[in-house]
Amino acid sequence: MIENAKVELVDLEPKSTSLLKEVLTGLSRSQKTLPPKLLYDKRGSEIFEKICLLKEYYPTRAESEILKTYAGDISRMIGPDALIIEPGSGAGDKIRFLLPHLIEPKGYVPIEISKEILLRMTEELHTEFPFLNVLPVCADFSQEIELPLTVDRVPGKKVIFFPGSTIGNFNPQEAVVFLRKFGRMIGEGGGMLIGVDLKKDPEVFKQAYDDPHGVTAEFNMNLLERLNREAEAGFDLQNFAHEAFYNEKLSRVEMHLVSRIPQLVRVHESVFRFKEGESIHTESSYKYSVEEFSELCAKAKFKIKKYWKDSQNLFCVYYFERE
Ligand code: AVJ
Repeated sequence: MIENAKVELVDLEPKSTSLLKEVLTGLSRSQKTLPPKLLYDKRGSEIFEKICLLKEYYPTRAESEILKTYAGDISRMIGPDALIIEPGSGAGDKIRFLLPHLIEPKGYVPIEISKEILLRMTEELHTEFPFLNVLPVCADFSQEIELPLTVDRVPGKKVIFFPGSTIGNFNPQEAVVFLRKFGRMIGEGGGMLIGVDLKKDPEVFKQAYDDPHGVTAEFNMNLLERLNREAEAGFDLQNFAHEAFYNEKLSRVEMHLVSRIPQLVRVHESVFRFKEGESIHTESSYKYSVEEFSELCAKAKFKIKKYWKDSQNLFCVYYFERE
């Protein structure tokens, strides 16, 4: 299946920035941090998929509801002859809601770091949508943001599809920088369809990010197991606890790994000291009102055209165009 020669994949060989270097830098800060992307190794991605099925984790269901309900309207806003580009496409679950409704799309460009996942979903799309032009690109979209020429030269309006509130992982300043890169990628007149989580009662966040089944805890703790394997670290998982809470002042959910005791932990040739209760900040998930997110995008020269919410007003999908 994976060896199928029909699929012409553009491989941009994601450069492997040293995991160890990133870990040592993060753990040396006064507030110890680890980059959230490290949560998504093979095991982490599997656990994240389990999170998406939890009834407490509303974003996936709410966004799917929006895409399903408004696929026709969204497709009309995007218009005909669009080239849809999805950074971090994964298994491509969400684009499937739109594909049957898009008006004569020029093509679909999934950008995904895992070649295995990318090839599998490309094959599936060929079967499900035989007339769709799929142009897979294997790249780390967080680093490599330039489109390969074979994709860039496809005529038609370029439209970024960025669901899942992934933009919430960046702080607002970083998000603007990142959105500007999207802007350069699609050019003037290009579009962006983006899913972003809304502000709401913090108790709902608590349930979603500290679920009673312990799946999110497993997701967070998996990071330590990964470091033990890949960074010669000696974390004793018994001595750390998952914590998630809404930081009202910064409008973000924070995930931490909290040291249960005073301890020293070795990572490769370094040793890090933890006080009891001291944490490693592993992820932030920023939340925006419609007004706040529209303003943020305006700083990246995106003009809001329309937005759609789910029936419970939990989540929002926006369509922007570049001025
Ligand atoms: C994939 C970053 C959008 O922030 O909701 C879910 C990750 N972390 N539960 C989110 C996540 C804990 C998720 N994002």
